[in-house]
Amino acid sequence: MSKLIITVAPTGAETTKEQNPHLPVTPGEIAEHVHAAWRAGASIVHIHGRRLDGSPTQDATVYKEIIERIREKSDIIIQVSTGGAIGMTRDERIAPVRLSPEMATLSAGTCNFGTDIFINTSSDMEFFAGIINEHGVVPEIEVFDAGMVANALVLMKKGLIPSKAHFDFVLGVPGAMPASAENLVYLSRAIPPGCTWSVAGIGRHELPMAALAVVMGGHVRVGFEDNLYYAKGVPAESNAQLVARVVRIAQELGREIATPQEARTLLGLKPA
Ligand code: KMH
Ligand code: ZN
Repeated sequence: MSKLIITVAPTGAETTKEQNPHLPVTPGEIAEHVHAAWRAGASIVHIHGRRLDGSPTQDATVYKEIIERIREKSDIIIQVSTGGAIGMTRDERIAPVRLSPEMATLSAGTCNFGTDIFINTSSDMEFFAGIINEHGVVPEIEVFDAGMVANALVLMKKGLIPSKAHFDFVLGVPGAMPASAENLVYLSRAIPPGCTWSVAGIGRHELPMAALAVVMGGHVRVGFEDNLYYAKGVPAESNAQLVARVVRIAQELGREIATPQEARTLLGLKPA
C-alpha cells in the first residue's frame, strides 16, 4: 500500500464561527491552522476564501494572500476550490485557478446539497477542466454521487482530465451519496485502474470513512469544511487535532504518512 495522503480542508464555504469559534476564516487564521495541520501530517490543503465578514468568496486576491501566507511556512500542496459556494457563477468559481496553484477541485456533476442544488452541468465541467488544463493545474475530481464517476469518465475519454486522475469521494452530504462502507467500496472499484482516491466523510461520518480509507489503500480528507466536531457534542479545537487523529489511526494500522513531496510523486505533480 502506498503512503497515506492526508488533505486538510480547514474552512469550506458553509461553516460559521457561530458553529465553531475555532473556524479559521481570515488569511492569517487559515495559514496558522494549515501550518499546524501540516506539522501534524497533512500534505494537501483544500482552500476556500472568505471575506472579512466571513462570507465565502472566490476572489483571487483573497486566495493569493492565503496561499502566500501558507507558503511562508510550509511546502504543503495547495489545492484551490472551484466548487466555491452554492449560487456562485462559474466565472466566479474558476478565479483562483488563474493563480496557477498546484491543484484545483473539479466537481463531476450536479446534486442536491442540503436544501440547495450544487450545479455542475457538463458544459460547466468542460469549462472548469479547460481552464484548469490551460494553467497546468492538476485536478482533483470531486464525486458527491455515484453517477458522477460516469461523468468523470466522459471527461477522461475526451482527454479533459488525466487518465490517472485523483478522485475525492465526498460522502454524507444530505441529498447526495450516503457515507457507508458499501458505497465507498463501490466507488473505489468504479474508477479506472491507476487512479487514486481519497474520501471526505461529512460530519459524524468523517472518522469512520477515514479509518476505512486507511485500511482500503485510499487517502483521507479531514477538516472543518466537512466536520466541526472531535466527538459527539465536542467541537474540534483545531484542524490539526483532526489530522493528528488520522495519523495515530494510520500508525496503529501500519500505514505510513506521505510528506508533501511524497504526495506529489504519488499524484504525478511536479516536485516543489
Ligand atoms: N461548497 C460546496 C458547494 C469544492 O470545494 O470543490 C462545494 C465544494 C466543492 O466545497
Ligand atoms: Zn470545498
